Amino acid sequence: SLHPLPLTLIVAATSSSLAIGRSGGLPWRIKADMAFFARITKRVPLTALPSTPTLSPTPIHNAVIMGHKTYLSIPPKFRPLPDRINVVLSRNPDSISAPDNVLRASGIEEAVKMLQERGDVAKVWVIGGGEVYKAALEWEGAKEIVLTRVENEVEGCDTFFPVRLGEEGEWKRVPHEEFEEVVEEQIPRGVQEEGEWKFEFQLWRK
Ligand code: FOL
Repeated sequence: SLHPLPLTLIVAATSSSLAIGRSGGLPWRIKADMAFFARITKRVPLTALPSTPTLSPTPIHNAVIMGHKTYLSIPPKFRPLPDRINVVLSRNPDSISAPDNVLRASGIEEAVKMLQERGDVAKVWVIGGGEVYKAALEWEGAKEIVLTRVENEVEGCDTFFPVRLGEEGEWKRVPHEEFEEVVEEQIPRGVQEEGEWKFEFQLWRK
């Protein structure tokens, strides 16, 4: 199509240190957040669906772009992530061991170009980890961040989200109503609790 594909980042990070990972995995297991992640990254916006019914409709899917380490961190039974076009980044894409339906690219730009050329891609999600978030943020085209802000302190984390979201800076928090319009679903408002975990779903925009 003529429009460039915008990128949306999705991340769960602690509020104090922006920790996102520990020892090659997530620092927590928050079921409600993982369910939110799966739902949101799968949902194809109504505006991406064909306005005219066709005899042989092209299946439209969202895409998820991730680094090689993030791909390997997904439990084998869940990867490639179902119902989404999976793109795995590596400086040496040939070294990625994954099924044939996984797309490989050497960077964000190449990944977006590949997806652009397919013509069956609705929304493009950048799902991490630290290095891929950094590359996506440096590249023009990352305009939104869907953040699960985890309020707990977590020890021993070794991977961090590369941008501070707060009062000052180029990223502004989007009101809850507009967040729900953007993702086309109802989102619980305010701090949620699941066992020891306290977290809030937020949308930020540049
Ligand atoms: N964003 C948010 N909000 N939370 C996350 O946990 C998260 N994780 C990643 C990227 N963005 C995130 C990267 N890590 C799976 C596992 C790890 C992962 C991303 C996804 C995964 O297995 N997802 C399955 C659902 C599994 C389940 O229901 O337990 C999927 O189908 O999406």
